[in-house]
Amino acid sequence: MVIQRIFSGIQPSGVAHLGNYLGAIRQWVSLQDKCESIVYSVVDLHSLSVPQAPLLLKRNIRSMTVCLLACGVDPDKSIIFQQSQVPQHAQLMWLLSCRTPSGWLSRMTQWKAKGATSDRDVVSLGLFAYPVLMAADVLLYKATHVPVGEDQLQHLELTRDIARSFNSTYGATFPEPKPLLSNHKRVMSLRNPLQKMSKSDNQEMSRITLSDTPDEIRKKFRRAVTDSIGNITFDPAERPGVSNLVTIYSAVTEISTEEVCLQFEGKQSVDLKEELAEILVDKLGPIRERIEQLESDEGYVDDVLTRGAERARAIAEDNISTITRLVGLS
Ligand code: AQP
Repeated sequence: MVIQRIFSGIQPSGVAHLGNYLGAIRQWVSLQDKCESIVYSVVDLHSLSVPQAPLLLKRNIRSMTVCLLACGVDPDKSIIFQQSQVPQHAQLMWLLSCRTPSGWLSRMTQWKAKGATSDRDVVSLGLFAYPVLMAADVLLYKATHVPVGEDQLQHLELTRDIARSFNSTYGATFPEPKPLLSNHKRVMSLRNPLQKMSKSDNQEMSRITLSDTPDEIRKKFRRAVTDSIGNITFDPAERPGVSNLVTIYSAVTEISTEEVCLQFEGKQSVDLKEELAEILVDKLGPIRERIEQLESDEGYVDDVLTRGAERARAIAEDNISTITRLVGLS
């Protein structure tokens, strides 16, 4: 498989958590050895699709950048930048929006689950239209591959549809980007295992963040919701809490869920929680230390973002000038 260019983004809607790490960031790091042109963005414009407090958003943009660097995203191998610092994302989104039938967007399952059922006088146009911004993010860099979780596959399919439609009108302009699926399942909330672990969940105990201390990690696993059945099995429909812990164990140790259950035969969920907490204390310890170092080095993080935006802008300006010429604006 030839991977020419990768694009992916993460929203600065809070501190990165274990789900972000296992479902995305870990793969971002390993992809750096497989592709020479990688563009990773802290997608602040996406996070504005739901209300954000300005000062907190500003802080979260920095802290998400710090988390990525601490996990091993390397600014010498990848372009790391803040989305809004490259205005061509919003420009291309408008151009693509004008060609995207609204019916395509209303069929998105995430819209149907989150937006379509909400009060239309409250829910924003941005929340409805953000898959077009996602398409613009990817197509602006002519990315050939996009690392995505299963939940984003439909949006990538929409990106491909938008690219195909543009190419059929104006000639071959965009590659149709392919997904690079992370092989790990969704990590669910530790308080409600029917919901995914999320940065914006207002219950701190629902997620393990990458900056949690060892005591916080132990406490959160101790309080993780399971059930009263005494053994360890993997059955997400009937036993979502225990199965979520098995999923996390499997993802962190890179053994199958069946092997995890065998390893814990005859043991209780309290044993699984304790062992999992210790594994994560060891795994996340070096990341937390690196976060602390980077947080005290503001100049370095600023330099990474400035240099990343310059490099991203150079590609974006070049591509947008072709696109505006094709559509007749210049
Ligand atoms: N719980 C999860 N399990 C596995 N992967 C996850 N991702 C997010 N949550 C989980 C993956 O992380 C990447 C970046 O996600 P994002 O921040 O851009 O958006 P999100 O999916 O909306 O993440 P959150 O944490 O739930 O944020 P909020 O609360 O703001 O909505 C994606 O690849 C995603 O699949």
